[in-house]
Amino acid sequence: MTTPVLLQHYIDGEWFDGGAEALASISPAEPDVTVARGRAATGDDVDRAVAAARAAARPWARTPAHERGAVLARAAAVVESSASQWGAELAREEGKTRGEGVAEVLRAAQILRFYGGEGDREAGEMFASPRRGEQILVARKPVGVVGVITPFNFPIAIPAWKIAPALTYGNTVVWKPAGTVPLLAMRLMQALADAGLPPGVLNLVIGGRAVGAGIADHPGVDALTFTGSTAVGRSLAAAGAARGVPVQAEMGGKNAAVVLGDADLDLAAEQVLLGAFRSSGQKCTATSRLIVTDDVADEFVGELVARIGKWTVGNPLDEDVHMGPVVDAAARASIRAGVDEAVRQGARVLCGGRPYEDGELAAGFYVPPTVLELPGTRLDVWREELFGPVLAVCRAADAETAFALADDSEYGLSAAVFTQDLTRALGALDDLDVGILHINSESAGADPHVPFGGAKKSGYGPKEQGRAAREFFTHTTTVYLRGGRPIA
Ligand code: UN1
Repeated sequence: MTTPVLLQHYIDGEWFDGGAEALASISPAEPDVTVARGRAATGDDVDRAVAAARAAARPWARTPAHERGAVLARAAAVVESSASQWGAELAREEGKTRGEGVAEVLRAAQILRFYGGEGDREAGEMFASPRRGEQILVARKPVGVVGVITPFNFPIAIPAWKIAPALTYGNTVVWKPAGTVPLLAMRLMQALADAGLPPGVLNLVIGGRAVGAGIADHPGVDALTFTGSTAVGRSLAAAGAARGVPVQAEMGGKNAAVVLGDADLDLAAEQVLLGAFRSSGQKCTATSRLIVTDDVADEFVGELVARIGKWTVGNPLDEDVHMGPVVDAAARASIRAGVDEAVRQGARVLCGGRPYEDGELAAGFYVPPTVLELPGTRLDVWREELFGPVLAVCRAADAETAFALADDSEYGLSAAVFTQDLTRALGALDDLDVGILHINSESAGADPHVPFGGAKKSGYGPKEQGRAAREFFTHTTTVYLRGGRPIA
């Protein structure tokens, strides 16, 4: 058995041990395997991290964007070349399959590379002036010290897509990753340090809610970016508002796939399967509701369940495994409770549903891929995010009803619509209040050069990624620029 990695924090260019509560990441597939172990950061550590980020803020902001980008590009190369090792570590620590782990590490490299080139692409805008002899510049400037709080489910990609734009636009960062995935956080931190990030520009403090709250409430933090639950996102938004600092929060989803009668059903079944169950459904963009029109409902649901039957659930490090465990015992318990409650409220189990009772799957935090057919939309499982491999199915008489059901959610992150009819596909754009709409592809997935984020309860503040990120990570100074000569 491998010895656990020592969990450490990184402030002002130095790794050091924490002094607060004991913290360990364990492998959700084999809970007796400890991946990393140490102590959480203390309140003093948070203070020191913010002070280091403050001290580094001016010099980093004045570093040419080209040089800032070059650090990210060098880090991208390191991350890319480590993909196979870190992908396996990610699978061990978080529970997604090794293939998904490697893909995620490569995605982090792609994000770092993208933002490495983005910083010096444009520094602002220039406008004509209504006055002679004058031009108006709108310069982009960093916001200052950004608090970054990231979840367990993408331990390296989500940190990359917050930290990379923060740094490229000249901000310094205090970062708290989820306590369940410290190893991957330490890997990314080291890659950026090795790439030449000056001390204090990026600081890593690992811990639980106390560390998150310490960052959110700290008077030295100028902006907060968060991905995680709606409840925590909203409390951070309130904390930010109380101090008058901007907050970007990416939160929950209850994303629907709509399968219409004219869809390519094979394609739709493949995509719904991936959308609902890849990463054990632990993505804010995962498909957790399926709406299928009556004309194809029996055929489609039958095909989907048959495909699930061919999936292998098991140790994420093994070859040919499609789905690993969920992240921890608490996640497994809350997903099980949600399924049991749905059954009590009248849902019919089409597959999965029951906990694994023996062997390796009962020992690890596994939840079987579960499909529930609902008698109507009043059930909690239709409305509340379970963040696990559970798909709730409702039937609809026609496309119009199907879209209305899809839009019947307080969340609005993503949706997937399966149809061959362009008019219906475009109709979905009008009918669905979502931040991301997939036509004939699964509800998950995001590219770094286009906006990412949700409507309604799913998002708060400016969106992430692409040029949208610039809105959050910079502010503007409008410069009325005249020469020294008197204007005739
Ligand atoms: C994806 O769909 O590939 O927390 C990314 C999440 C999202 C990221 C989804 N912020 O799951």
